[in-house]
Order: sequence, then structure tokens, then C-alpha cells
Amino acid sequence: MQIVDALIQSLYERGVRRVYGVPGDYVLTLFDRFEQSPIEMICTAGEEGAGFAADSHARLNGLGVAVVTYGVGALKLLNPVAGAFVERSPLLVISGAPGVRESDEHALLHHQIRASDTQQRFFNEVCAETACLDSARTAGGEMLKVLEAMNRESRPGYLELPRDCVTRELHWPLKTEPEPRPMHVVPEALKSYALDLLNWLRSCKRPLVLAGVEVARFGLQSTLLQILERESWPVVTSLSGKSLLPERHPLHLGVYEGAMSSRNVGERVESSDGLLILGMPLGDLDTGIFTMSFDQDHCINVDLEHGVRWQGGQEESLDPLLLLRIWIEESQTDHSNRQSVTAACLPTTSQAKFIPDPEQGITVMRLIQAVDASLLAKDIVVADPGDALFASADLHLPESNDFLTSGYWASLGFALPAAVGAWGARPDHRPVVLLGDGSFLMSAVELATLARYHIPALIIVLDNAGYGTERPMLDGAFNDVHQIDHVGFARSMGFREAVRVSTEDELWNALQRLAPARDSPVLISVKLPQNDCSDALSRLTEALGKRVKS
Ligand SMILES: Cc1ncc(C[n+]2csc(CCOP(=O)(O)OP(=O)(O)O)c2C)c(N)n1
Ligand SMILES: [Mg+2]
Repeated sequence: MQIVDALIQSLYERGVRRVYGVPGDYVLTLFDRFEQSPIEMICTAGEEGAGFAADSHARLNGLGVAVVTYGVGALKLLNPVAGAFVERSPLLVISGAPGVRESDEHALLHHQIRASDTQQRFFNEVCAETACLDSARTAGGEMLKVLEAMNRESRPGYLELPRDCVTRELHWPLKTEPEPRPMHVVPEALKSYALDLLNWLRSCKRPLVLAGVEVARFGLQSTLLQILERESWPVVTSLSGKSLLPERHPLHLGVYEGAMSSRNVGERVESSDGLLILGMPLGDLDTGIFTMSFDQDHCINVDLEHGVRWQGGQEESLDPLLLLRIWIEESQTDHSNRQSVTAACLPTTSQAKFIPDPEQGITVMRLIQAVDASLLAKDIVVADPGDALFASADLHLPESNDFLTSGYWASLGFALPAAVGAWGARPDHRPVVLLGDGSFLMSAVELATLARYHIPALIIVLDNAGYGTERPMLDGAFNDVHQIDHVGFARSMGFREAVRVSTEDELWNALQRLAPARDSPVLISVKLPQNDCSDALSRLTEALGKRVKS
């Protein structure tokens, strides 16, 4: 078995059927071998696109792969990989590199920066584990070490493959299948600590769970839902954890993001006498710039970094995985005959209706209402930072895991290529992309990838003539974005359907006309007033304004 065979086989055994990349001379053999394998290579327009596509694929399927050339290609991945690191997405980078022999013989090789390990050292900063497969003796073990660390930490990994090592023979057989996560016996002391927490929450009058992105990254959604239904606890999610549970479930109340939350959700969370914050790192964007307001004495906070923190103390060893495991096992020994609240026993929230006002110009709020009313069962919404993200909080996604965003790293240019990866991971779903005109200009080359692979995505551009989210902070000509013809641009990239709308009627007609299943992408460019913004953003501006004045 050659190094390349072991690599491809390891990926295939971990469920990878599509990878994303841009070739270069240091990685051509690898591309050729992928092309001959059962794993499909999706060639994106740029490496950043390959990175974001692999990131969204990883978020949906547990492992995503970007394959690039050395230096010029790999370094363009640092932004997506940094985002995947801080947002815990297992994105594997495979970078080609100069051959070991040519590096020994020549000092100056194109795309090289300083030493032959300089690039790997960059990636050390943003990966769970990195390795260079430069020896047949160590390559097998190194490869598995990286894949295992990625699985354990749900974070990116990096493999460098010098071009003269691709076909080197591994002389010892390699066990390439993934090891199952070890299920250690839980110590009695931790179990009783976790059950004390459960009993405390059960004793509260208004318990509520605020679930964050770690629940989705570690695949805890269905366990959490079973516990919520067993205990009849209502739930809200953070913005970056949006849609980790089905949003039309009777126990699901909405998205909580401090002062940016809708009034109902805000009041319900802030009046809870037993709030469980589960798997939610308290970053600025998820907390409405730190405007969350609740009594710490009525709150249990559990995340990967710190374990459990509450008024009763701290227990670092109880992370969300372990806590939910103990609580779910509790159901086998619980004889209290609790009444479960399943989706079947209460009415679920029905899909909103939208009645367009024919001559009326479009606002962000009305756009989101129209999109919400036209969402299909198998849609995955991908929102770019900017008001597209803040406004999306008000969408109601029917299935679990239907929402992707760069919610903490907040990199513009995520959404279009992430739609490529969403389709790669879930080919039976329709990616619905919401992005601003500024973000469109940064990433529009990836429209070519959507057209090339006939990806049935719906792209919605929120065109407010500039960097709208920045204007209230400090405005100037620097926040204007060069106005381009989105429709003409999309057509030149190979889109057969693209339309510009400026009234509610036109918007609604376009959404209805372009909804049926099709075999190619479509685009709607929506003209919005320059100073309009989502309800969430105006609530935040108001709250921060009050703070400044007080
Ligand atoms: C790669 C990157 N560059 C710059 C920024 C800073 N930034 C945050 S929001 C924003 C404006 C985005 O404009 P647009 O996409 O039109 O959305 P809008 O704010 O108008 O809703 C900018 C430039 C960023 N988040 N990411
Ligand atoms: Mg804009």
C-alpha cells in the first residue's frame, strides 16, 4: 500500500465522499489519485473557497477536506482554518510540498518561505495536530495521529505531503478505520455531582436551557432533545448554535442573544430561575456584545473549556458530553413517570405566511419574513456575517442542523463557498445563501463553482449599497461598496436564472418561481434602503446607546 492509498482509504472509511481543492504542481499527483478514487474532487475557484466549503462539510458530516498546493495555496487557507479552529470544525488540510530530495538538493524552490517546515509551523497555531508525511516508516502513524486528534477535539488538522512521497510504499499493514470514542466508566463522584445539578434544575419553577454551538459540534442534539422532552424543559439557542434543534418543535422558543433577542425570548430567559447554559462559549457576537442579563445564582454554565460553573462551585471534569450522558442514563433508573413533551403531543409552530404589498419597497425585516414563509423542508440556510446573519435569527428552520454561519470568527466570504460544502455533504438539500453586497464582492468568484457543479443553491444578496453594519459605528466613503450588476455578474458565471427585485411583490414572485427543485443555482439581488437594518441590530444599537449615555 502506498502513502496516498492509505490516506484516501482513511478518509473514505471516515465517510468522506467529496473533497474541495485547487491544484498546483506540488500536488498534481495527489489530485490525479483522488480523481481515480471513489472520492470526488470539487475544484473551487480559489483556496479560501475550498477551505470554507470543507469547513461547512465538516460541520454537517464530521470531517471536511481541503486539498491545496504549497505556500501560495495553503496560506490562503489560514483564514478558514483559523475560523474552523475557534468554531471547532474538523477541517483537514492536505497540502502538497516540494519533494524531500529536491529540498535537500536546492535552496530556492518556488512557493517556499524560509525553511521547509515554515508552513507547518503556521498551521500548528490553528490546528489540533499537524504532520508531514515525509517517511514511509512514520507516515501511517502520523496520519492517524492527526485524524484522531481532530475527532477528539473537533478541530482542524494538517497533513503535508512532499511530492516524492506520495507513492512511497508502506511496508507494514495499516489499520485505517477510525477508533470509536472510548466510553470510560463514569466515577461515582462525578455522577452524583451531575445528578445534584439535575435535581436542582428539576426543583426550579421556570427552568430553561440555552444551548450553544458545542452541542452541535459534538453530535449531542438528539440526546439533548430526549432530555428536554423527558423533563419538559423549554430551550433557546445561541445565534451560532441556531437550528441545532428543530425550530418548530413545541419546546423551542427561539434564539437568545442578549439585547438583540426578541422581547418574548429575552424576557423568558432573563426571568428563568434555573437557566442551564450548555455548550455555549460566551463570545461577543453570541451574547449581543455582552448584553446578556440574568442572575448568576440561578444559572448553571457548562462548556468544554471550563466544565461546570454554578453557585455551588466548579467541576472541570464535567463537560457537556459527560453531563448529558449521565442525565440520559438517569432515564433508565428514573421511576417518577415524567410526562414527555414530544413534538407529537403539542402543536408545532406552523410555517409563517407572507402577503406581499405590491408597490412597497423591501426592508430587511420583510425580506426575512418572505424567506421564512418560502423555506422548504430540505433547505440549509447559510448566512454571512453582516446583517444577513443578525436578521437570520428570525427564521424558523424545520430540521436540526439547517443553519451554517461564521458566527464567532465572523469572516465575510464564508457563505457562498460554504454553500458548495453544504451541498457536498448533503446533496439532497438546497443551500439558501443570505449575504450582503460587500460580502458578495469578496467571494463572488465561487458563483463559478456553484454553476460548474450544477449546485441547486438559492443565493439572496442583501444590497444596501455598502458595509451597512459598520455605518452606525463610524461612517465614511470607506463603507461604500462599488455598485455592481449582480444579475449580469451571475449570468457571466454561468447562472441561467438571476433577477433583481425592489418591491415586495417582485421579491415574493421570484421566491415562488425559483423555489421548485432545479439542477442549477439561482440568484435574487434585493434592493434595500441604505439605512435600514434588522430588528436585532436596531435593538442592539439601542441597548448599547443606552449604556453609553448612562
Ligand atoms: C474578511 C472580513 N473582512 C472585513 C470584515 C469586517 N466587516 C464586518 S461586517 C462588514 C460589512 C459587511 O458588508 P455587507 O456584506 O454588505 O453586509 P451589511 O453590513 O451591509 O449587512 C465588514 C467589512 C469581516 N468581518 N470579514
Ligand atoms: Mg451591505
